[in-house]
Amino acid sequence: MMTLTLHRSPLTDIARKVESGQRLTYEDGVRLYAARDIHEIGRLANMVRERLHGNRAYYNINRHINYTNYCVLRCKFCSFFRPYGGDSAAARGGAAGVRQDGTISLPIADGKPETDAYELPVEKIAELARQARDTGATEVHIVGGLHPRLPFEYYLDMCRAIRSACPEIHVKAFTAIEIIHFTRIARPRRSIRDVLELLREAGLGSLPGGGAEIFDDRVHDEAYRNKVGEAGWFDVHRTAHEIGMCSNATMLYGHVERPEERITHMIKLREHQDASLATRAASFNCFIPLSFIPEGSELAGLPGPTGLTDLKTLAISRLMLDNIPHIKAFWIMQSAKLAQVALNFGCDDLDGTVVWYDITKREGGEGVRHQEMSVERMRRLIREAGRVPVERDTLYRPVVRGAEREAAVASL
Ligand code: V47
Repeated sequence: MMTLTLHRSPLTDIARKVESGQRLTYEDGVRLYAARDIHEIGRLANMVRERLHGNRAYYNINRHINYTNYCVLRCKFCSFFRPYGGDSAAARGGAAGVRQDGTISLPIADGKPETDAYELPVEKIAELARQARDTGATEVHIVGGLHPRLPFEYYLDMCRAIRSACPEIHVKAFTAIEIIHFTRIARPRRSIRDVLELLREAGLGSLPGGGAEIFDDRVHDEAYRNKVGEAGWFDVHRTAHEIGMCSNATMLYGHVERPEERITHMIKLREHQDASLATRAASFNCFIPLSFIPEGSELAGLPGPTGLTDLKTLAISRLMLDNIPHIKAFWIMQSAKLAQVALNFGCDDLDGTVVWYDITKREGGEGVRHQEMSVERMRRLIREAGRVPVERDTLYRPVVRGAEREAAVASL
């Protein structure tokens, strides 16, 4: 008699849940990470992605602006921050040299070599936003280090200056960590709600998702001990959602965390999103898994995530976060090539043209801030992946362009 060995996929029960739209559990998420069948994980994530977005893949024309790399925190994963050593030339309005790319070089008074620390005056930021608008951008994405000296007024002035220079551009700015910093430096001290409302009055449109890292005390203590923890991060996003301000969420993976901790991170975001959708005026638009880039950080000895960990993480994010509409493969972090592949592994968004990016540098190597993706290349990547490119604004409304390339949001 012939015996038949059935090679039952260890993911069969999870596949059934995904096919019938059931929510995955913590155990399911951990099993997905442990599974070797990347094709099956990708197939399932793709199914969810196509259910939500069909064949569309989104991108936007934007510009990332980092206003300072001075930071009072010294997170081990970060190669961006520079310790604050002296007087702030830009805050004093003093004579600092403005480099071609808009950053300011600060000469050190006692003859030591120039530092690559910088801070941008508000006028420079408004000028960069105006340039971005003139090249078709619909969004500026602005974040920076926690500067020890700049007053809260600087951030309000920044938003006002952009609004007056180009009122049509959406200002997506300040991670939850910066917002908490502003509550502490404002005089008089302000609540999170007050800070968000004042910034919104000044022109802030929404919050990016940065600063979340991994919601876990062990990982927090090991890699970013001085940073506001998960309670503060969630307080900011809860308050933003309560006042009707949309936001994004991120996860920094591939350093000292374990797969189980990534799944817990996703489930905490999923629970927050359930509450926002049920009881608050706004919610998360997008989840962005950020692939750790070790170079130049205190954790440079770590290998960083492999391509398979990147793909798995993006796909598992799609599967676990059933209530967050968009999953972004940020091409700066995962590389343009892998982000393209990810469009068939659960992702529906690549972020944007970016132009200058200072927080991490991969394409172009260490020290190269100019990291730009042309619209033509973006559309080609998307088309070649078998998807239909859709330009979106920050809130994922399709952008329609006239002959002169001016942007209008399509009426929904
Ligand atoms: O908060 C810092 C991370 C974040 C490294 O909301 C690093 O649409 C990898 O949040 N390797 C900033 N990552 C970027 C960010 C973001 C990016 C794109 C879109 C959106 C959005 C948000 O980058 C930081 C931190 O978590 N980061 N250092 C590093 N070495």
